[in-house]
Amino acid sequence: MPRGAFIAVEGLDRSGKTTQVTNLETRFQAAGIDVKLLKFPDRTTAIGKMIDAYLRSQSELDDHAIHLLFSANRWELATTIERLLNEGTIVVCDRYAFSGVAFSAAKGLDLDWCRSPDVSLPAPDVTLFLDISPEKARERGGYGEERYEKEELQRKVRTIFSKISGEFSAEKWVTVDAGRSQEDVAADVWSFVEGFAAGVHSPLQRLWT
Ligand code: 2DT
Repeated sequence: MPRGAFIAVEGLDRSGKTTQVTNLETRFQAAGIDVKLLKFPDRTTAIGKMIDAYLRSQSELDDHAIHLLFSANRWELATTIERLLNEGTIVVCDRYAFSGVAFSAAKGLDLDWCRSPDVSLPAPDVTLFLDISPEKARERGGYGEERYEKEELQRKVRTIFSKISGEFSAEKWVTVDAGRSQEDVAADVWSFVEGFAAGVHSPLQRLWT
């Protein structure tokens, strides 16, 4: 039996990421396929609650410390992800380790240091990056109130995502122009992932290897 596919969706603020991820879940379900939607950070765990307080500026943490918490939050779910995939369930992640690297490196941490705590986490079979220019994002009503929702940081994050994308093949990393209508973006997103509905025959890979 093939395993389920591991699909990560990354994106900038205001890229419509959450809408697209939910839409993907609905489409797989409608096709009769088992799918599990995960979101990082998962703010419900003990570590997730610390991350949530930090993002809401209710606590202060050293940049390295919060980076490690984001990574630990993924490790908390790593065995669950593997189990689901082995059971044939498609796992769709709203943000994953690439957000971890992009945001921390945008704050000034060393890119290679940022990767290290995520080494050997399950690697997505494909990552869809929903790209939007800061100008378009601003047209959509500006940013929210959380710590990272600032235009200058978002610009830096976008540059680092673009650097990361250069390390992957075109099948593993797909950049989607998310500055278009929800429907157009959804059609593109589906065209890139529908082939995964039948499952994956190759073994699960590990991050940054
Ligand atoms: P949401 O707005 O999607 O809840 O994200 N972030 C996320 C990091 O800095 N490191 C990480 O590893 C992850 C997964 C991106 C909350 C913010 O947390 C940032 C935005």
